[in-house]
Amino acid sequence: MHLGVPFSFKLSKCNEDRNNTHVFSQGYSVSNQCWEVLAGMHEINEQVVAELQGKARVLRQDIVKMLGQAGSGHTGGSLSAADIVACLYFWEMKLDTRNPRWPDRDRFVLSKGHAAPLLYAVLAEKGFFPREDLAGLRKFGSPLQGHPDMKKVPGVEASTGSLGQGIAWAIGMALAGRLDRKDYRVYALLGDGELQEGMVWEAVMAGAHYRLDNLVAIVDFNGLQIDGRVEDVMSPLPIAAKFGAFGWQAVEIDGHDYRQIMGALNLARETRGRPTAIVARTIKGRGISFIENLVDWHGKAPNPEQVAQALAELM
Ligand SMILES: Cc1ncc(C[n+]2csc(CCOP(=O)(O)OP(=O)(O)O)c2C)c(N)n1
Ligand SMILES: [Mg+2]
Repeated sequence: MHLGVPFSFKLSKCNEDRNNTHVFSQGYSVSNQCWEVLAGMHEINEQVVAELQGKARVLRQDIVKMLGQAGSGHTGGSLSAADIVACLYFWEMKLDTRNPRWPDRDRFVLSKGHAAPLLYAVLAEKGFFPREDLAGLRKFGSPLQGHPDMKKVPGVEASTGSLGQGIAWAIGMALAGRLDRKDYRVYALLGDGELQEGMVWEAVMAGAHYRLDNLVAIVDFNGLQIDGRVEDVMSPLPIAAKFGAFGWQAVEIDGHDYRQIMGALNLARETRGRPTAIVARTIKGRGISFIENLVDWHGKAPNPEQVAQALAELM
């Protein structure tokens, strides 16, 4: 629900406070105070935040259980984006679980397709398929493959896993929405290592060229990829400045701070004429002490003892 105060007023009010600035976007900076104002634009209060945090906890628990049962899969990058995905699915996006292909639905593309456990967890929690099905992750005959298959799993918008393709797909969806005169919005979640794919930047260029203000790219900026720190392997930094140079509105946030996530989604929704990139600083493996920020946990599943310990931490 919007509060009815003109958006331009809010931004200019925010910009008066240039101290304590921690976020940069093209042309202006956003202060801590500004997040409070942006957050106020679309009903955010402590109760909503607490509910979303509860949802993210359930997602993390399901991710750990699923991966433990499967014995393989991507743990770190599923956990790092749980708060973002909880905000998208339980606060931001309009969906109809009884009609997954509803033409007016918002679209979410998991461009970092290896984080499939996170997508499956949220789709089950949302009610697209029974929670019991989560136990089938990566098992023979189960629709829940190691990377998402849109033909097999209700609610999956794009079959992803080959890094770089998802954002290009999302550009096409956003363009199609405009051609069809629909008001749906498209959200793509990318990894920071994924930004090393050349295809990403062709897509980003197209997003600005076609002024796709119905498109949001969220980068899970956890600093790690499959085999090391992104900065060591091939640095995509500074990420927000790169999106800005391509013509996007770009903001950098703390990807575990709900008011910042929701504030950035509000900002994107109110912006006309260009797509928005939300560069979300996160901790890979977030929520589980012995998994956090360790590259080893990119593609490793917890053993039964580790599952028990992780679930105890997530209580
Ligand atoms: C085109 C392509 N090349 C390589 C891979 C193998 N791969 C899977 S995950 C990954 C690292 C991705 O790192 P990042 O995007 O930072 O993901 P996150 O940290 O969020 O898990 C790589 C190289 C792939 N899936 N697709
Ligand atoms: Mg990463």
